Amino acid sequence: MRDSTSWEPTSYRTHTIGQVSQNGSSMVGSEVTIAGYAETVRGRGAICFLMLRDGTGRIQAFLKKDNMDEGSFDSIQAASRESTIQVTGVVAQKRPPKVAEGEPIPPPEYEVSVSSGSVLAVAATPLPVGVTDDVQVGLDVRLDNRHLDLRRAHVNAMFQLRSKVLQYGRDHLIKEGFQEINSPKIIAAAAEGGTNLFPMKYFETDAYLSQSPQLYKQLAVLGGLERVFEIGPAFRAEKHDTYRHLNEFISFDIEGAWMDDEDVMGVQERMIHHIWTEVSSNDQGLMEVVNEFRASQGLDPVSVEIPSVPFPRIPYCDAIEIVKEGGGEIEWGDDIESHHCDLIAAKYPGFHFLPRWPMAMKPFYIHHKEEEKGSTGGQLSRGFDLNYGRDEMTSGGAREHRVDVLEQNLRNMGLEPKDFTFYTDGFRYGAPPHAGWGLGVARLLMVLTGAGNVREVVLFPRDRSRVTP
Ligand code: AMO
Repeated sequence: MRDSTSWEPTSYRTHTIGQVSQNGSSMVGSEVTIAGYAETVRGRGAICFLMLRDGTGRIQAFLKKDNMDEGSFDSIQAASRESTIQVTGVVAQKRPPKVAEGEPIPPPEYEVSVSSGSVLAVAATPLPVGVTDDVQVGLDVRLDNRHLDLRRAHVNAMFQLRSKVLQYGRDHLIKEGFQEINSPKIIAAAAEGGTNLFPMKYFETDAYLSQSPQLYKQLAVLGGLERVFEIGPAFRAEKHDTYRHLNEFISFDIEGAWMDDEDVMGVQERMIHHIWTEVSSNDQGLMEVVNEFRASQGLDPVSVEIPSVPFPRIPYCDAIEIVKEGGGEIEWGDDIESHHCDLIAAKYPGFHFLPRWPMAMKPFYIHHKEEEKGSTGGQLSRGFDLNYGRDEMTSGGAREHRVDVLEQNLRNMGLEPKDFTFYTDGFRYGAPPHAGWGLGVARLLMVLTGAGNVREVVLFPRDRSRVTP
């Protein structure tokens, strides 16, 4: 449950339920108005026990017909689970449960002795997804009913963790001098290759949904913003159907002037180290909620192990050798696929960088040094990935800042420099060498929370078969 210590009253409540249940001892005798979902409604006749939950806690409300308006009492007593209810009453200490001699006395609990109340919205029955009961439903049903799924404690905890990860990441980058930008999502040219674009009609012309802020974050840096970051949507028309691909995902990007690939790998590992450190000291309660659910499913708990920095760096050429030694079939110039990554992860199970990929496998904007060649003589690049286990978290690299080389790279990759003048013009008037990366937020959350599917940590995922809700 969220810490609501500093939340102000609203038109619907004087206090959050968390404020009342956590500060009960100092609030006994005070009148409060609280509002929440009816978790259970028990009691017959003239007495009713209502367990009320909001996003910050749960508390029992005690209703007596004699103490309040009869109609309100009856409607609350008849309310279905998850109906929203507002009550006003006085905070009281609950009668302590009887304990056998020698047993520890439990800490005092508080309740609200209700004098008035009303049902704000009645919940239909049956609920398509159980909120507090442990009824197994498939991911599709849950996603169809995400509004209810989110009320489940561990799902709610996952999204609180997601928000924390973004907050800590943002805090860290700001501390390192990065400033937040927002680049356009309606664009005219592909940053990551033309095959996986979603086309759209933009008045009389054709446009696309952005695959990555790549070209714009570079233009921002070329323009003198020096160090920038963006957390925003990226759209890929890929026909994947996997646990880690979506057609819309949140990309966490940085770009920095006067930096190379090694410099931005440093930014990345420091940021991840900071995120894990902060979660470890502030958010263990959320991890416990996730672990309670995992235990109920027979899954091992996840713990927040702060990774040591620097992360290992396994250059592409070495990675190929590790795969071969592990019995995998791969040649220099091949992509390192997930089953290859399993072989690398056997040696490097945590976060590890894979720097210096062949230039032919990297996008046109990646920098290379002519003298850096692989074992077979192929051109190496300054592009890297960050993996965790078998999964890629991040791609990044030093960028090509020499405009003639950039245009040649475009041609080499079958692209037309004239389609990219809005971008290449940015390099014509003095371009600082620069570098950056793009991190898949949901993939990082999978690592932190142990989720087996990115859809678990994406509010309303978009995949090939889902555009609603
Ligand atoms: P890339 O295409 O590798 O690089 O994307 C960066 C990171 O975004 C995540 N990601 C995805 N997550 C979910 N579903 C998808 N379909 C998906 N595609 C990618 C991955 C990936 O590592 N412009 C470069 C970054 C840069 O060089 O700065 C880029 O977009 O975690």
